[in-house]
Amino acid sequence: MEVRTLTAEEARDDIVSRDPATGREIGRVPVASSEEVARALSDARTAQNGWAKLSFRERGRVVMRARAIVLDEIEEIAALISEESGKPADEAIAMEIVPTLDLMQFFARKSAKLLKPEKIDIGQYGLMGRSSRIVYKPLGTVGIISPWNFPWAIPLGEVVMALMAGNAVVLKPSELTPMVGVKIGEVFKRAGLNDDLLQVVTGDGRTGAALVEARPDKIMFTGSVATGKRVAETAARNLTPVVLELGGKDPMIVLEDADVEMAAQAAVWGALANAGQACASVERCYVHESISEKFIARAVELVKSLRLDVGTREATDIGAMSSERQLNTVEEHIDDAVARGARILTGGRRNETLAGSFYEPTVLTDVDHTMLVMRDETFGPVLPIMTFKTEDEAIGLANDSPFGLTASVWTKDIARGRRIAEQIEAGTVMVNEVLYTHGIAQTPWGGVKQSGLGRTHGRLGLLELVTPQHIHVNRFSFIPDFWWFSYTPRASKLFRGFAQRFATGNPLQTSLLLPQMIRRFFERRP
Ligand code: TXE
Repeated sequence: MEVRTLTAEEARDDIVSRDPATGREIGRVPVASSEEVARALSDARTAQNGWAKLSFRERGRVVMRARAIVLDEIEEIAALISEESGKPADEAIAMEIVPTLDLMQFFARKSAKLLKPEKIDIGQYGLMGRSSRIVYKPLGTVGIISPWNFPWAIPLGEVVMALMAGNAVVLKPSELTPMVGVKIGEVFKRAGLNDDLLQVVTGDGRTGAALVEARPDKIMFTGSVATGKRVAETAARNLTPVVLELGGKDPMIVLEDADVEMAAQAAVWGALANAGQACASVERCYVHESISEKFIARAVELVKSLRLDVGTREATDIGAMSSERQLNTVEEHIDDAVARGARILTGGRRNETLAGSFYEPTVLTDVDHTMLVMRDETFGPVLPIMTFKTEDEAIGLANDSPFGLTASVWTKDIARGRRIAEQIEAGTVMVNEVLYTHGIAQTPWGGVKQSGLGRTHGRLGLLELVTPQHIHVNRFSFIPDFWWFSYTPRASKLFRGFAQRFATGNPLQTSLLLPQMIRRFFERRP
């Protein structure tokens, strides 16, 4: 088996984190070697034993102290997120910090209830004095590998949930936003969490790979499909379970009875917030032909009014893209679309007046599914709009994608919206909303198809971070089980009776076996 290790020699050079809007250096972090990652994990494992013994209330207290620090330093944290990722500081507050403050109080207060031991209905076995419960136990150590697009909200949410479930965490933040990752570690340390329980190992993909190789008890990965598959392959060799939150190409369907003004505003925000670098961004917009003219005109008007600028400046709507590489992908998609006949109504080029990685917010029409911009993840400030004639056609177009993260349907008829939602292949479908449900920590987050495996957030997300243990009790232990040895002729007959009657699940049927059961009970055993 191939075992890749990242030696200290190979990990020699620090990562320099830069502001994509200005190129200014924000900080430097080391690249953790395989050995350092393995040590972090082993320390985490040792510390976890004590942490798991604490009550939910005690763990929650630490999380609430961390929450108070975040609230206290909200402006400083927002500025750091903005400088390291390019997004407007206001957007960092609205889309990253507010949701995590809510997530922190929710899981600090509710994890005990969400993970309460559960009694299972075991049918007629219950009549035989048996009972079953599920208790939820921590996994041990959780490795979190996170991306740059929501450098605060994605890892922090997972850290809080993993800790509340009683685990220790090793976090590997993206190499594009390591300082935000380091800040998360610092906040918990100041909140009184033992250093070993949350360790932030900085580095690039090699450090991420080293974390997977080090065999944590679970990997929570968010990033590209290609890397996610690589992570899953490596994890499979050790049977390490993974949750994969991968890309999206999320469709928005605007039906003829939608509120055009609201739908246009939502499409513009859903496609362009965070400069379009969200896995749940509106990446494909399908509008009914009867309202398309009005919708497109309004969307273009709104996009033209947006202010593109450095994220820390006041009133900036759209900041720099996180990296030059991401901007190149957008350019490639736009060039391909235009070459195949798409029309640019606004934007469609990089901004030359601002020095950093800025791309003009863009609206495209005359697009179709042969174009990269309708097939692959663009992950940029682009709203491509296509028209449709019938509801079935819109559903077909929405489902014509290898991805299935979120989707939205716009209509004044809620029942119709729900009916269509259920026909769309996606982990989340919103009716008259876009993009934002990652911010509702109470709801599950995750996709189908190439968008990933498993769920984060909500009870389903918390259940990913524990192992269910089934505890079965027999209170009638003075009676030998009918199915134990020996297999006498009487037993043989009773087993056949069980097949015919007990296995129907009907107690009346089972009661017909009582005489046989009594005889079996008094049968002499060797
Ligand atoms: O992601 P990567 P990148 C999509 C988006 C974007 C593309 C590429 O389309 O254009 O992915 O982004 C770590 N083993 N999304 O290259 O490489 C890496 O260090 C273990 C969608 O930045 O997947 C980082 O911490 N880890 C997405 C994390 O994986 C490895 C968010 C993500 O990096 C590794 C981000 C390896 N072999 C990008 N190689 C979303 N779903 O929101 C890298 N990493």
